Amino acid sequence: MTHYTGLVDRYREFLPIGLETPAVSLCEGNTPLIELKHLPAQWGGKCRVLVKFEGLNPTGSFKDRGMTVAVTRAREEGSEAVICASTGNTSASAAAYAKRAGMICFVLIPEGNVAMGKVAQAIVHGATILQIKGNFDDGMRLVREIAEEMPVAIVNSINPYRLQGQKTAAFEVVDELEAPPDYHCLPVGNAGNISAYWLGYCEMAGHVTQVGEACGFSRDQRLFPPAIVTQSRPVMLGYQASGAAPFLRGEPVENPETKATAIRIGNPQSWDAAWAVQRESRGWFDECTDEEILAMQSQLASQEGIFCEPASAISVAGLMRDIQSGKVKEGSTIVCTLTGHGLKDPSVVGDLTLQSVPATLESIRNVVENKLNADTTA
Ligand code: AN7
Repeated sequence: MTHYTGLVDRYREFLPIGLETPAVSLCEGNTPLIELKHLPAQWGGKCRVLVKFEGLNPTGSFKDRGMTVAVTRAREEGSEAVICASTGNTSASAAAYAKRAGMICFVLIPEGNVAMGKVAQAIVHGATILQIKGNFDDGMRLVREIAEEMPVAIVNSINPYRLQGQKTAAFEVVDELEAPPDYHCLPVGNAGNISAYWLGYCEMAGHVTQVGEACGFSRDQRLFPPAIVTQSRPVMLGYQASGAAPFLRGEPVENPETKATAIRIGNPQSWDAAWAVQRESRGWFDECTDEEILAMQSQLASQEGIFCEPASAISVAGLMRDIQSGKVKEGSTIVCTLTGHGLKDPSVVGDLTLQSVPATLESIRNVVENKLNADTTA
């Protein structure tokens, strides 16, 4: 077995990175595809549902896939600093990869609406944090403006190298399933990730997609080893939080609100690309309420043993509804991307105070006995 050194090295021939360019990597990618064992049966229908657990990337989200390519490229170009606006995960990832590359990192985050774990990451990785009295969309506008004046490389997903890195997740899915799934479900904020997956699926199938042009590269027809060449492509399903659902409203949302702060975005940066994904894949967008999102996050944790963040759980919450309503066909194979780790935001679990018991065998025995009895009589 050879040492895995990250996705730039693994997929370099399919990425716009020079053959000699050293990768700025934390061994991201290569994440597991975990089959759900309990939930799908409860939804009726007979679908096979697998989750691509991107929370197991080095900084705990899918952003690392894009960041390794964007930062590798920024360093190759001689940039000394990177900048991003973020609902949290991009800032955590940018901070880590910038330091890995020996670069300066600036992050703009919306005051009061970023999960604590993500803020902690930006701090420990030594980013210069600008907490703004505004939302993500305000931050994004400011980042675009400052990058016009100052020598800072934007590492938001408007940087086309980000989507190039993120498309590798689709390569991994097809590689593992030996075929694309019938459907692929994702949370949608800026819609960069759903566009990147589609780009990846199209490249593997040898199809041209408008997303490729929207991303600034026309590398749509790459030659893959025969083992992973495929003709078909999945139907792409994108879900948004009801309070932050511009794709459902058909226009930007002025004051987006959701407890899934990662996708608290009203003015998606990949607007045209995402509609191209919807058209080309014959997919759809739908919305879920915060209650549906948090309920699914809890079910994934308590029944499947998988702890993802709220924004990630929306991919499964939306799928459940679409299976139950029959929109997703019986017997389908579906992949849902769980974009980030639940540990980023333990506050959503609610009350974290615990009761103590005396450190005696008797008190432990009592609890164990009661619990075992309750469970067998239930
Ligand atoms: C866990 O970090 O936009 O549709 O600034 O953190 O590609 O935007 C995060 C987005 C889904 C949405 N799930 O992905 C940021 C940021 C999680 C996320 C999304 C995000 P896109």
